Amino acid sequence: MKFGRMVLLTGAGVSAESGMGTFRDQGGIWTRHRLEDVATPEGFARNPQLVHDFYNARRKALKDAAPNPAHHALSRLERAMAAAGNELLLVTQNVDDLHEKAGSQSLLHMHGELKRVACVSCGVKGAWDDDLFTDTECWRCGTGALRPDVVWFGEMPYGMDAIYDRIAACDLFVSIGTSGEVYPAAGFVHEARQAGAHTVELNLEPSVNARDFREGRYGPASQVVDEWVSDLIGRISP
Ligand code: BV8
Repeated sequence: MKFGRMVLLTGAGVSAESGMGTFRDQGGIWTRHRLEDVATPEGFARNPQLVHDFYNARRKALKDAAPNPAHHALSRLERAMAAAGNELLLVTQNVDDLHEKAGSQSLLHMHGELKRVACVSCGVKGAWDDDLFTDTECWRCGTGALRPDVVWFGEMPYGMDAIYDRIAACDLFVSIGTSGEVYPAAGFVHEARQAGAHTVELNLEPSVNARDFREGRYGPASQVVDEWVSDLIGRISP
């Protein structure tokens, strides 16, 4: 099969071997923090500094995190697709910057980014590399109402129209390193099947919606993604 229009979806599993924690595995982030306290608007309203501490620690961990072979393979695939005049969109649920560090450019962070903040008062958004505190002033309106620019539960993910448009037109949809527990991302495979696309899951183990994929390869992303990309690059239609 030759593919000319790809949509890739990544989750925390693609960054696991770079030392970034996953959420629902043993010892995962949601086993150490109550999701309701640190990843909902209600939790932020209840205790904003607890939420800042949660994201400050993860933002700080980014400084030493490096892309692994899976991130580099996806960046290589993007370049090969572009060279053949084909389309690839990488949608990530991750808020780390490892896809960028590996060179991916056709990239959409549907759950936002650790290294961006937003002002609750004036709405301005921008890059942010330091810690946040409840009295950190907004650079535009001067209030202490900055929040991490990440999508919490109950909030609308970013880029949904663009994502659905690209999935509706794709001939290959690949889900990488995600448990398939969080919507709307977990539903993308159904949209892709309706579009007639070939669907592939690359994961450490079958996800909860593994049955929805026509093909599955299982094992650590740094091996499985690297091998799959190498196989695929030979089949990219010019
Ligand atoms: C919305 C914030 C609507 C940033 C995150 C009931 C049914 C359906 C939906 C819902 C429902 N009840 C509530 C909902 C909606 C809710 C939802 O889906 N809840 C779930 C829990 C049931 N979704 C939402 O609220 C979304 N918004 O629906 O809005 C709306 C409509 C109108 C108007 C307004 C709103 C928003 C969801 C986004 C929430 N934010 N993160 C942050 O702090 O990171 S979600 C969080 O989970 C992360 O972003 C993460 O990316 C995401 C998904 O998790 P995974 O990436 O899959 O990580 P996980 O640990 O689960 O799995 C890791 C996988 O990797 C595993 O499979 C593992 O095997 C594998 N792995 C591990 N190691 C490796 C590996 N694979 C390969 N190699 C390895 N080495």
